[in-house]
Amino acid sequence: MMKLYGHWRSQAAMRVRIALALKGTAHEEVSIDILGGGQFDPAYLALNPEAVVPTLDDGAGPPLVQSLAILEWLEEMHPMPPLLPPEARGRARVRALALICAADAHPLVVPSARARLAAQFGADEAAIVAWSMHWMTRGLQAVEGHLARDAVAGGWCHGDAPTIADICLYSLYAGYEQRGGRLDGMPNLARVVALCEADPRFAAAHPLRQPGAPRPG
Ligand SMILES: N[C@@H](CCC(=O)N[C@@H](CS)C(=O)NCC(=O)O)C(=O)O
Repeated sequence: MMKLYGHWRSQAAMRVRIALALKGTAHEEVSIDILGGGQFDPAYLALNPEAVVPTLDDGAGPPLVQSLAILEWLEEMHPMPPLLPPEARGRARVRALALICAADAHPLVVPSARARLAAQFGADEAAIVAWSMHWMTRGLQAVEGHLARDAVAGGWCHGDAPTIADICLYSLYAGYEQRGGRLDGMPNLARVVALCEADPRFAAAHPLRQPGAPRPG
């Protein structure tokens, strides 16, 4: 069975978790303590020299890394149900929305970036949270702008079925929501997020539903 190395709070691991569920591919998850330095353990570095999660090991070759590369690999290995639209312009649009979330916003809020703010600039926790909220809000507002601009039928980001764009949007939203972010003034995102939350394959991948996550109350 495939092994997904992740962490309950990781947006990037969440993306792979959702894609595996959408593709109906069984896996077991191994938690790497990225908040306590577990990503630097030599045994994990041998799997992922970048010291980040996710890593997906299917036992058939070198472990797979980088969530978007893993999503594209899954799409090629298991084409049904498709996570990309059939036409080239649609695929470009879906990949662009995904990149706004996963390549532009998310890297600015990962643990190593936050730790650097404290170490190099003396930022305290409140400043680091404000920094993270700034970049996540900016990413979400950009996606909202695209969804408002483009007349695409269907309730998801691109049509009437989930794509890689919805996966990346929901993972960025999960980080934003955990720090108290709300979707006021972003009605298109609110619609997509409601669809994600009503879909058990998305909902089960939510950070707060993973082992090790803090329990409410
Ligand atoms: N672009 C990478 C990002 C990977 C990444 O930064 N993962 C974070 C968790 S979401 C991590 O493991 N960070 C460890 C650290 O910052 O030290 C991907 O999409 O897979």
